Amino acid sequence: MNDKAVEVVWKALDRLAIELPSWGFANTGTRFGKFIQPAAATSIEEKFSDAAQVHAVTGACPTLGLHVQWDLPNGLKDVSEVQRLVKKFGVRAGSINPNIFQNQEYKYGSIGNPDAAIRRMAIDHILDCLAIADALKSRDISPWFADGSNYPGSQNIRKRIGFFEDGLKEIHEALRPNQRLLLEYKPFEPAFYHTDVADWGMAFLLAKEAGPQALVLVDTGHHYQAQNIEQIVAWLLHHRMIGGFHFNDRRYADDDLTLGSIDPYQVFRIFHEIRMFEWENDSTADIAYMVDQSHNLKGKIEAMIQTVCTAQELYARAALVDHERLSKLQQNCTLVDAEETLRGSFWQDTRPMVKEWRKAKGLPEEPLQAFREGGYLERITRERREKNLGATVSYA
Ligand SMILES: [Mn+2]
Repeated sequence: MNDKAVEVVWKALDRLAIELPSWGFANTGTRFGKFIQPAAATSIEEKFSDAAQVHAVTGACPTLGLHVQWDLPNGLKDVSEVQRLVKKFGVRAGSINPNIFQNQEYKYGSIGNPDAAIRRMAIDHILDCLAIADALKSRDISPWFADGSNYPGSQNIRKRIGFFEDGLKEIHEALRPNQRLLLEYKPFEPAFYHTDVADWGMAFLLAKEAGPQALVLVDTGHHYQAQNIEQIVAWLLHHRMIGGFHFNDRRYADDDLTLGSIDPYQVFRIFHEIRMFEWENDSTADIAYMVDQSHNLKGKIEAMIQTVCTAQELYARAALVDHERLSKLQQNCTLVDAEETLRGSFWQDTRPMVKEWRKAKGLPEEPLQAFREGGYLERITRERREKNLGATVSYA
């Protein structure tokens, strides 16, 4: 590998910050049940503590995404506790995720609900989240709407579009000047007939209608089989409408699998679209890279370390693409050479370069091994076992 390639990769890695999800450290499961892990985090303090472990061995995860209902159950009153944890563990509060899907009131939807009082409740909750984000100096508020219906004819789809437009406009008006509203889409689940924000086009139109600080969030697992995700990313880049990612992988649906575990080439192609855009525009795309995975079977902290390392390795490969050469080959429709230029970078083993970068930053060359040797997992397994064994596991 020549010096220029090393420089490019190191610069890319310097810039790649990846946010961890607080819910990824707690016991979660499928809708059929949970397999309880004795080391899972049982409190917001333990989530911060676990996230700090991942950051310590990767150097790439300075923020922790928070779910308001789970992490700040008393809303603004819990801000001071989060601020204490930020200080204690050296990990900042990241994106603020409203919870507009868990309360019984949301059975027929949140801001798309036909009942005005429930729409009000959902909007007010998101307005509270804006205040929480402001107090925690978090920039991004990223709601995911589970709204939809299960039976044809049971809801007025167009009316619900109007409810969404009105609600999001009101929320947008309350955004602080530095804040961004990131709209996430998902085709199905929990709704199985229609989902109000089902794809990037719907999220895009709603964001446009809401205002300039509203952007689209791409959760890599929220797509149908065979969908071309990098093309969606290219469209969003073209319109300056991409705000962030939720990283995970999928085989069938929203499987929450480890990023790149099923299709690493897909992740590489997404990164490539972003890098190519940045090269053409000589600027950095302002994108929040976040993990959205909660592992039912893998050790939670190990899974996060593995995910971050995978993202770094694939991002480094995308950084190696010779954009100037590729651009010329694309212009001349030199198809095989263009494809080989892209593929050639994908097949580079960037792990030695990433290791060198870590060494230069004073980080462990093998983050997973460093974590295992640190003794942290053994300690929290002892400390938390009792609390976790009492957790609810049943489906019905
Ligand atoms: Mn997500």
